[in-house]
Amino acid sequence: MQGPVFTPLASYQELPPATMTDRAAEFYQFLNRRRTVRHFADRPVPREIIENCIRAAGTAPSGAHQQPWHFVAVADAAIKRQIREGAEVEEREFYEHRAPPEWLEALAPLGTDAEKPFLEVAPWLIAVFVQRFRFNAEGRKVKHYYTDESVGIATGLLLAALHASGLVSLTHTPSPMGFLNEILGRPKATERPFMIVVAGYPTSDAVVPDLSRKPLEQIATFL
Ligand code: IYR
Repeated sequence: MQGPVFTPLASYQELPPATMTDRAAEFYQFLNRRRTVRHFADRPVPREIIENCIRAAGTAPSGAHQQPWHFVAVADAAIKRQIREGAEVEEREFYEHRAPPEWLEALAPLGTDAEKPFLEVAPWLIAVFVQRFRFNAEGRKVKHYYTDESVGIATGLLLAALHASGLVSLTHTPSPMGFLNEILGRPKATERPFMIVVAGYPTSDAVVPDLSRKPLEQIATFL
């Protein structure tokens, strides 16, 4: 068992209070401009941008610092086509049979259906996997902790990084997603697909649902 090794907190930068106030307000306004987009242009996006967005995602805190995530960034047209085909099989089943009326009702304002052309059109699909376990150097299967929480935070940071890079994104969760392990060659014994993050430029005529966000009073309680 390895004991703790500590190092000074060299990266922290304290800000003047007025700057803190401005930064918090500006960061909120910046993130509030992010919209989930379903209309992607086929314009390419340099791999270096996606690499740094994934690095940003990998800065997320995680249970016992086990970093239980793996990102597969797909630009290859043939692999994207396979992912679209796999997703649409599940999505047709979902929309035609599996989804209870209540769920379809909740989705109605989004105008979604089983057709997922963006999975082929967008320049990048980032498949996010949760590593529930890993095999250690001795070949023993080791459990990871709080994996969904950790990967959820990492995915949130990924979305923020894509937004900061000037791209739009879509979180896509065909269910079940086991086909992603097969297409992308990820081990089923240790990894479960979490979601697909679609990233790229919006089309010039992209539209989004006319939604509003809950105000602070509805999402927070201060005591
Ligand atoms: N996975 C389906 C359905 C879907 C479910 C939720 I909850 C959404 O917010 C959006 C879609 C699809 O991608 O169409």
